[in-house]
Amino acid sequence: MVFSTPGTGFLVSANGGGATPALFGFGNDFQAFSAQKLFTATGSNITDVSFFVPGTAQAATSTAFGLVFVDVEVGGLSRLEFFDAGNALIYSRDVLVAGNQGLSFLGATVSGGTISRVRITAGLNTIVANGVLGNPNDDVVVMDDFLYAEPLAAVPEPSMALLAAAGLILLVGLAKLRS
Ligand SMILES: [Ca+2]
Ligand SMILES: [Ca+2]
Repeated sequence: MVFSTPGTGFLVSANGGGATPALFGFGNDFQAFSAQKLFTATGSNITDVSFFVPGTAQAATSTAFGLVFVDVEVGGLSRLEFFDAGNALIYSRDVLVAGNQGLSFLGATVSGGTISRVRITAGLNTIVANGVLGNPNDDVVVMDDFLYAEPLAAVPEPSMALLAAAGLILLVGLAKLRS
């Protein structure tokens, strides 16, 4: 799995004992689903995920992908978009709101098709650097655990119509709110 972003790069949170603050310096907003690390693009709310045959540069496809979003407070801003090998959008879904410090899982599997790329939109705000938001107002959202089916070598797509049958299997919203 290879991550890319139109932003400036990525950050992984670390524990507070080092030079890098835990939770990107936003301890009142984020929590880790599986301690201790979180993941975010920097300078962008977009992360693109592409699949390759493990250990090679050969393009691959998967049949399932999902992740845990952290701190989704506004609906309609965070979503997953699934694309096939022809770069056609085969499925899109917004992430459920789970409130401040909440955890939201969104994932999907396809049957009769394959996933070549997933575009993750995490909130509307951006993290520029640890402790620094792109602006003070919009919803900032980061990511924790990624789950995906084993990538297999890409094969020529039979037809777009077949892939359009892709369907959502799993959609679970988890809300763990702290008072
Ligand atoms: Ca928050
Ligand atoms: Ca937020």
